[in-house]
Amino acid sequence: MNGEEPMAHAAWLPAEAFGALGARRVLVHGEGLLVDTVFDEVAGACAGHGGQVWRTGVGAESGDAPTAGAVRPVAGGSAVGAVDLVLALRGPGPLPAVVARAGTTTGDDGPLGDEGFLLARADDVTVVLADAPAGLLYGLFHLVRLGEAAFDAELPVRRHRPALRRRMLDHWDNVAVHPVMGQVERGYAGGSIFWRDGAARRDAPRIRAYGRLLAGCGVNAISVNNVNVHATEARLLTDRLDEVAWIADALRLYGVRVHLSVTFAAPVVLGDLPTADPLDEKVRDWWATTSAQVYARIPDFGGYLVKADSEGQPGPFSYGRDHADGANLLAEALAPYGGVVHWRAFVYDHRQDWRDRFTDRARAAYDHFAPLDGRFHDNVVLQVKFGPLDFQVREPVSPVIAAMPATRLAVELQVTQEYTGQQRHVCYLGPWWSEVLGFRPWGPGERTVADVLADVPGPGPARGGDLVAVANVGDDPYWCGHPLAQANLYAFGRLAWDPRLDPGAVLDEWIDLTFPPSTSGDPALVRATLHAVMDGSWRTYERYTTPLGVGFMVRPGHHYGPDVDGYEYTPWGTYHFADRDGVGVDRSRATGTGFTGQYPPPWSQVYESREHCPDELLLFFHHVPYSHVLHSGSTVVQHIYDTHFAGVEQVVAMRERWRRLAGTIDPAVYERVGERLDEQVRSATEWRDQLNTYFFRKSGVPDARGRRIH
Ligand code: GCW
Repeated sequence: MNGEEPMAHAAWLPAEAFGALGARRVLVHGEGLLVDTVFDEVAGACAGHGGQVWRTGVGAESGDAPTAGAVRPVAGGSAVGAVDLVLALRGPGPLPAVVARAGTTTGDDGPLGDEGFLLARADDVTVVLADAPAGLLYGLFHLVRLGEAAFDAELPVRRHRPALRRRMLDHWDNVAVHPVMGQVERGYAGGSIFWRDGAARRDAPRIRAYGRLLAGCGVNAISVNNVNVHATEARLLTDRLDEVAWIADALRLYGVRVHLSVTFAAPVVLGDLPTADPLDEKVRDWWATTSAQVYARIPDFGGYLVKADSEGQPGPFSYGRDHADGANLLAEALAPYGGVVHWRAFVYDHRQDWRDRFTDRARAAYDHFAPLDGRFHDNVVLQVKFGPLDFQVREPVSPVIAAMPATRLAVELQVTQEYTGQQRHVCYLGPWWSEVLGFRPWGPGERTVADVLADVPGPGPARGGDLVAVANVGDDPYWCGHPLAQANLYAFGRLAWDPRLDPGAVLDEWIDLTFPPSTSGDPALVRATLHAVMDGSWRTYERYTTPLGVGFMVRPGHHYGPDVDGYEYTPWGTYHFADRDGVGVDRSRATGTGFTGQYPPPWSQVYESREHCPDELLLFFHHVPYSHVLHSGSTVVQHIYDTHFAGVEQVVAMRERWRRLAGTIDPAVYERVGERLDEQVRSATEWRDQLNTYFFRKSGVPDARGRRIH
């Protein structure tokens, strides 16, 4: 760190996690920036844990290169000693003999791709083989996750390739502190790691450590500024481009490409043009020239992220154009360089009349975008929030995902816990994301959301999509405010790499890396406790907050804590319609907003019917009487009481469990989590009491179990 900054927590890459690898005799073969990174990582690990490392395949002569530190020098060109591990990049020159001896090339059945790797073991040597440098880097971190198991004689040969080609984090970081939203919009982990008070921080060790953590979980792209692009941030595209280039230089070492949020009005606000009309020649020229300058400075620049015609951001509607016109304008400017536009589908009317029960914010993304399917250029990625509303603790999956077969899609998740406890509450979101990614929009036996992203069929070649999430990282020493919120960042990367991973197994990986058994007094207790506290925490959060998919009920503005009617009479389109008889939003075709009609069968029928609609989404789709009986056998109002009492009891139990860890883990982490659990108990109690009281007063129905309601 640069002196003034506290040392950041090692998160899932502490030195101890490199123990197995660092104690071995390792050969790194190949050249390129990322191979250098791999070599540096291995050399660092070997220096700390007593191993040795050699490097071959560098330069024309491909001679064995001696290395420094704890590394055993070998005479130039002379044989590398016996090794336990080889990380080799396939290139023009010969592979080290040991790779052939390990027999891995025989297990080879085709290219490994830009990021894939083959892991094999034979003749007592573990081999990681890649076709591209990034593959070697991901192979290295895979070895770290495996630990000693990577050297098991029985290690099976396996090819690893990411399911999704782009695994991206969007930072909602402002360069200048925003008067309402602060340095990081919806940030719960201190300031920004990139920007402070209008300036670039250029904190090289921190950004390098960040890139390393991202590569360590599989993330390969980030955008560095908020999608709400204010005046200062707009300039990152032009006269402040150097600041973006600096970040790109730092993150390139770990295979992370940098993208930028831009304002659609850039030609006006930066270019002095009278218009930003996407069909205007001068506007096109401006974007072409500007993009050329970006690539001259950052050759591997990822592309633009755009929030247009949404919550006050400018967009093509101002010029009578549609969103395909808008997105294609930028796509054309980026195409010569291989860049992409992430164009957000979060377009809705935020000046709605609450008296009007038929305008439905949930419908908006589909209504705007589904008719445009087929019109977007190939390097446009339509970025869709996973649910139709806004990152709630429970929503149906967005119908847009099934509606755009000819469009490249990105699904957007929210790692930052805006609506899930703001990193004061433990809420492990892996299970929720896994449910979303595994949802089958066309019903049982058909493709999942993850399948759609992995290979969108349509006219032309298979397209492939992205998984994107809003980042939860700041300059907090624990990166995420809540030390356990690190698991959400880790799980996001891992699920983007392989959406079929079991979120419980991902949590195990995270626990083993973050709390290495060698550093804890009682590893089994640590693991059991973390599982007890985290496994069910998302469902627990759901229990004590908004019931049955109804959503919101948060305090307006900052969105923390309960306020049942906080948004009820506002223009934001997020209502629950509770009255003395019932609660919920009628989104049926028969009597409501018709939103259920945006789904293909079977969901269009399942959601339409009160009887078949899953309990957890009932109030998202239907307005029902409090006496309505759920599949669970409970009435709606009794369900609300029961889940709220149970939710708080579970949080109290989580805190009890956590206290048993006293003395077994880093005391600072223990304290930080403990403080946050105290707040979680307080906040959950407030949620319980407000929700129960509200529904008791509205309905007049007492709790069947006679518990205290205020
Ligand atoms: O969830 C809402 C947030 C806004 C955010 C917006 C969006 C960046 O409350 O803070 O703006 O979504 O996704 O654009």
